[in-house]
Amino acid sequence: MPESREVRSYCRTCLAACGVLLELRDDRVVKVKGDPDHPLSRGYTCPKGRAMGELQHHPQRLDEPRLRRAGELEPTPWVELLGDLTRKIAALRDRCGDSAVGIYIGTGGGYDSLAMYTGNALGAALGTRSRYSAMTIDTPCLPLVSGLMTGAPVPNPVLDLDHTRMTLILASNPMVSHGHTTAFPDPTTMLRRLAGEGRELWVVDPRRTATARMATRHLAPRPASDHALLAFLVRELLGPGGGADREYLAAHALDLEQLEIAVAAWDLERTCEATGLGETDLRALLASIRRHGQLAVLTGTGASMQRNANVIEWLAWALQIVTNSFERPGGMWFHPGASKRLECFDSFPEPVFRDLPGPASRPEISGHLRETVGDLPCAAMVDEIEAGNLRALLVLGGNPLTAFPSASRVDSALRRLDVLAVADIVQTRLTEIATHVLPCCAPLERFDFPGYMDSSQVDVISQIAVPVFEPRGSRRPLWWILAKIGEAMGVEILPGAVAADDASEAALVRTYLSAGRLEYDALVKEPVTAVVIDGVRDRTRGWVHDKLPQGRWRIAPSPLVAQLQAISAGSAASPEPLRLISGRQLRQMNSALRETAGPGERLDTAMIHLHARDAAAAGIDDGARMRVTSATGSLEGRAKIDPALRQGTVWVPHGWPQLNVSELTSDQLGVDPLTGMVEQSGLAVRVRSVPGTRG
Ligand SMILES: Nc1nc2c(c(=O)[nH]1)N[C@H]1C(S)=C(S)[C@@H](COP(=O)(O)OP(=O)(O)OC[C@H]3O[C@@H](n4cnc5c(=O)[nH]c(N)nc54)[C@H](O)[C@@H]3O)O[C@H]1N2
Ligand SMILES: Nc1nc2c(c(=O)[nH]1)N[C@H]1C(S)=C(S)[C@@H](COP(=O)(O)OP(=O)(O)OC[C@H]3O[C@@H](n4cnc5c(=O)[nH]c(N)nc54)[C@H](O)[C@@H]3O)O[C@H]1N2
Ligand code: SF4
Ligand SMILES: [Mo]
Repeated sequence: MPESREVRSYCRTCLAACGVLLELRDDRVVKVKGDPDHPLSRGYTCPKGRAMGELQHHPQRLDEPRLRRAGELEPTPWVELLGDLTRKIAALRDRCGDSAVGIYIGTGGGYDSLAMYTGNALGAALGTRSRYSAMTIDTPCLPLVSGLMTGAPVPNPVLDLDHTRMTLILASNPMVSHGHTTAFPDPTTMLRRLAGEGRELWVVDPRRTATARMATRHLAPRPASDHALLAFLVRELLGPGGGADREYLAAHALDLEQLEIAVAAWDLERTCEATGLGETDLRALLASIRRHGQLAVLTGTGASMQRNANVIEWLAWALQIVTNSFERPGGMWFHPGASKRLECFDSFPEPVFRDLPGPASRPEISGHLRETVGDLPCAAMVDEIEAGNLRALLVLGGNPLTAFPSASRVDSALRRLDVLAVADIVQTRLTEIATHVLPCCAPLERFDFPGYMDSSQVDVISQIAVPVFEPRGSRRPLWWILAKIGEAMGVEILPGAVAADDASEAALVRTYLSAGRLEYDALVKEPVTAVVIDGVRDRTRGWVHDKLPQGRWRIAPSPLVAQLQAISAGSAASPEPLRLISGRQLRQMNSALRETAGPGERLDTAMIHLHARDAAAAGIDDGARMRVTSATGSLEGRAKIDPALRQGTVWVPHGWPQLNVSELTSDQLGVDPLTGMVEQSGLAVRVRSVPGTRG
C-alpha cells in the first residue's frame, strides 16, 4: 500500500471557498474532507467540494489543445494552435475592427483568479468593446443600484453574523447555493445562528426551500411580486407608525421625499393583492422590523433574475438605509476587500445615469453598464454575431449554450463565428462546437486567491491555494494562454511586461496581491489556506459612508423611481398565469459536469417541477412527460409533483443541456432596458401533458 499524505487547499467551485483536506496517494486524490482549521468553513464541505478529486482526475478532462480542421477537431501542438488562433484574430481585427474579437468570462473563469485578471487585461489591451461576463445574466441590478445610490458600482453588502438580529432573505437559497452575494460556508450553522437566541430569520420564497425550512418564518408570495412587499415596508416605516430613523435620514439621505412618493401606492390592501400574502403575515413582518429597529436584507437570483430586479434591489437598499442599518452592527456591512483595499480608493463621484447607446445591434439597451463596469449585456451577443459585429469569441470558463437566453439562437450563432476559442477543463457541448479548444489547469493545478469572491466573505480573510499537482498532458494555466495571445497581438498583459514563458505563477500572484492585504509569505510558507485578517472588518466599518458624495445616499434614483412608477401603474394579470421560477441543485455548479459521468446530480433529477393542483388542472401525472411553453420557447421533460412549490409556480433547475431552461427565456422579450438583464425568473409559462408517453 503506497503512503498517503494530506495537503490543505480550498474549493474553487462556489463563493464559499471552503477549506479542504486532500488525502493523496500515488498522485491521486483519494479523499476530500472539510478543513476543521479553516476560519470560516470550519470543516464544512458540500458534495461538490468533496468531488474535487473526481473533477481533477475526470476521464473527460481536456488534456490536449485541439484545432478544427476540415470540420473535425484534431489534437494540435500549442505553438501551432496559438499561431492559427492569433493569425485569425489579427486578420479579423484588421478587416473588421477591434470589437470584432470578443471575450466572455464565465463563472469557471471568474474563480480562476489569475485568468480573471489577465482576461480583463487582454480585453482592455485589445481595445475591444465586445467584453461580456456572466454578471450580466446573473446580477447586473447590483452594480446599477449601487452606482446610482452611491456613485460607485463596487460596494457589496454582506451579512454581519455576529450582530444581525433580524435577517430577511429574499429569493435566495443558500442551503443549496451557498450564497449569491454573501458566501455561506456551512449554511446550516450560519442560518441556525441567524434564527436562534431571539434573532429572527424571515425567508421570502415561493418555494419552501431548505433555507425556508430553517427560517423563523417563511412567506411564499407570488413570484415577481417582491417589489410590492419591499415598497410596502418602506412606506410603512416612513409613515405614521414609524420605524424609520429620521435623524439619520436627514443627515445621510438625499431625495427622501421622492422615495415617499414612489412607494405611496403600496398600502396593505394593494400589497396583499399583488403578493398573495395575508394581512397578518405582512403586519407581523413589519412589526418584527420595528421591534428590532434594524435589519439585513439579503437578495438572491430569484430577485435579480425577475423583471423587477432593479426596483427590488433598490428598495432592499432603501429599507436598510431608512432603518439606518448599513454599516452599523445589526445591519449589513460593506466588504472592503482582501485582495484589494477598497477603503483606500478615491471618494465616489456624483451618481449619474449614463444613458448611452448600448451595443450597435441593440440600441434599445442602455450602455450604462458598459461605461461603468465595462460589460456588454450577454442578451445582445447573438444579435452582435448576426449583425457581423462580433466574429471571434474567446470563452473563458463559461457555457453560453445553457447560460444565455434563447438557447437555440445561441447555438446557431456560435457556430457561425469565424473563431470560437473555448478555454475549459472538461469536454462539454461547447468545446465540441469550438474552433479552438484550450485545455486549462484546474483548481488543484494552480495558485489561487479569492480575487473575485473575497468581497462576499463574512469576514476579511487572507486565503491562498498553491498547486497540488503538476498539470498533466498539455494543459496550461489560462493566464499563460491569454498572455501568449496578447504577445502575438503585440500587447503586454502581464505585469512588468514579463514574457509568458518567463513568468512564474507565484510571482504573478505576489504582484497582483501587492495592492491588497493578503499575507502571501505567511500563507504560502505555512500549511494553512486561510486566516481572518484581524480587526479589518471593524476598523473599516463605515468606509462607504465616508466615500458617499456629500456623505449622502441617493435614496430615490430617478431611473429606478420611473421603473417603479411603471409597475405601480400596471394591474395584475387576471387570471394570474403560471410562472417559471429559477433554481439550483446541490451537486452541480450551473452546467458544470452535467454531461459527464461521475460526481454530480443524476440526469433523472432534471425534471419540471410543479404543484399538484397545477398538474391536475393540466392532466399531468407525476413522472409523465410534459411540455412547458413560454412566450418564446418550449421545453419537454418529465413532470415532478413538488409539494414545496407555491401553487402557480413551475421550477426547472438551471444548467442542464438535456433540459435546457434557457429554451424558455428570451434575448428580445422582457430584456431590461437599463441593464440588458434577461427575465429568467417569474416569466409566464403554460404547461400541458404530452399524450401517450409515460416516465
Ligand atoms: N449547488 C449550487 N450552488 C450554486 C450554483 C449552482 O448551480 N449549484 N450556482 C452559483 C451561482 S452562479 C449563483 S449566481 C448562486 C445563486 O444563488 P441563489 O440566488 O441563492 O440561487 P438559488 O439557489 O437558485 O435561489 C434562488 C431562490 O429564489 C427563489 N425565487 C424564484 N423566483 C422568486 C421570486 O419571484 N421571489 C422570491 N422571493 N423568490 C424567488 C427560488 O425559489 C430559489 O429558491 O448560486 C451559486 N451556487
Ligand atoms: N435561464 C437561466 N439562465 C441562467 C441562469 C438561470 O438560473 N436560468 N443562471 C445564470 C447565472 S447565475 C450564471 S452565473 C450563468 C452561468 O454562466 P456560465 O458561467 O457561462 O456557465 P457555467 O455553466 O457556469 O459554465 C462554467 C464553465 O466553466 C468550466 N470550468 C469549471 N472550472 C473551470 C476552471 O477552473 N477553469 C476553466 N477554464 N473552466 C472551468 C465548466 O466546465 C463550465 O463549462 O448562467 C445564467 N443563466
Ligand atoms: S459550498 Fe462551495 S466552496 Fe464549499 S465545498 Fe461546496 S462548492 Fe466548494
Ligand atoms: Mo451566477
